[in-house]
Amino acid sequence: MGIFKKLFDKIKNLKKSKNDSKNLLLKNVTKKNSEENFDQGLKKTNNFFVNSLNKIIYKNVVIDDKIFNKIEETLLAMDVGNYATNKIITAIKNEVKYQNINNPDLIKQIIIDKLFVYYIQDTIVQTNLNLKENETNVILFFGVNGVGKTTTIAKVANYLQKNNLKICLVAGDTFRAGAVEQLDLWAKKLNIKIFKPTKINQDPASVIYDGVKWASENKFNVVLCDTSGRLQTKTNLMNELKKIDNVIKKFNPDQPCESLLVIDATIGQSGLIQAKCFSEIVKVSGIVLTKIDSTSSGGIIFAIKDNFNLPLKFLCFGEKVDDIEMFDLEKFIKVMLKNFSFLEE
Ligand SMILES: Nc1nc2c(ncn2[C@@H]2O[C@H](COP(=O)(O)OP(=O)(O)O)[C@@H](O)[C@H]2O)c(=O)[nH]1
Ligand SMILES: [Mg+2]
Repeated sequence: MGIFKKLFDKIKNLKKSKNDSKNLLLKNVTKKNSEENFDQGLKKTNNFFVNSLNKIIYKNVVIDDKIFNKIEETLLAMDVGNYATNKIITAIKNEVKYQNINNPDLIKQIIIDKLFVYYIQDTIVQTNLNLKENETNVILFFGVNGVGKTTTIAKVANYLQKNNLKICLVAGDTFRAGAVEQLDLWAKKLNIKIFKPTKINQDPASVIYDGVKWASENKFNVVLCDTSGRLQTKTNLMNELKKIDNVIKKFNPDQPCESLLVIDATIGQSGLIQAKCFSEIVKVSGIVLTKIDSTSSGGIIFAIKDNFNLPLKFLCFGEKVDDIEMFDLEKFIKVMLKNFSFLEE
């Protein structure tokens, strides 16, 4: 059996075992074909990965430390992160020794296998949203300024609406000028109901509380709450987020069903610091990685997994409403393998 067939089988088994039947299962509904979205969105990461590995393999005819160092450099440049890179390199070295491989081309297959086996090891790859039937599910989005929270909310709202769920938005960013209008524009464009603050500079926690109450009274399935961008170093803003989380819990202790930290993929490893700081304030249930189209640092998914074992729920690939996909490891791998040539395949 080919090494890739084995890899995909491992992922499939994991998916089966983690399926939670109580949750609403979402269908892929983006206009573009999902593979195409992954393809376009991860083009830069794929190009970098393939070109770097091909260059290494082409230049090195024997397997030596130089090859391993170059592979390490490639993984680090893709933002896989120190810890994960070290472990993956050790696993590659061991496998090469175990299989007694002396053809550098075969190393490519081992790199890919070890990379993705590392990702799925004893951990959560389940990315479906934790939505319950017959309940007003609250999804809270937060993160630093400009990472793409508001745009992501529009994308997710559209996604859920197309899954035949009754959706509304709450404009909880009462701080930035124009933030409510930005969300309102999306709501109009997508024909989605929105709850807005009644006063200028209204306390965001009170807007969100009123919004969630309104959504529940009007039997919405899902309410998506926008919040202001906040630097993880600003204590008052982080306390405000805690307060928002608390008022939602006051309304229903089981909510928010998802607390999603939005991270901009282009900022590399500082996204990890953000994940750490936000996790200390609220229970982060998953990550949305945006702007992956603008970077070759797609390896950040490994670093996130490594440090926090938080599920990556959505990948965002651009500014349009359909530029979003639920994270799917199999599709991610397929794109990463594009343009590789393998001896065995
Ligand atoms: N290329 C790219 N741009 C994005 C993506 N998501 C958001 N943006 C852009 O990033 C900028 C900030 O987005 P916004 O949603 O206002 O961020 P917020 O401050 O976190 O709410 C806008 O110009 C968006 O169009 C993405 O996935 N890819
Ligand atoms: Mg915003």
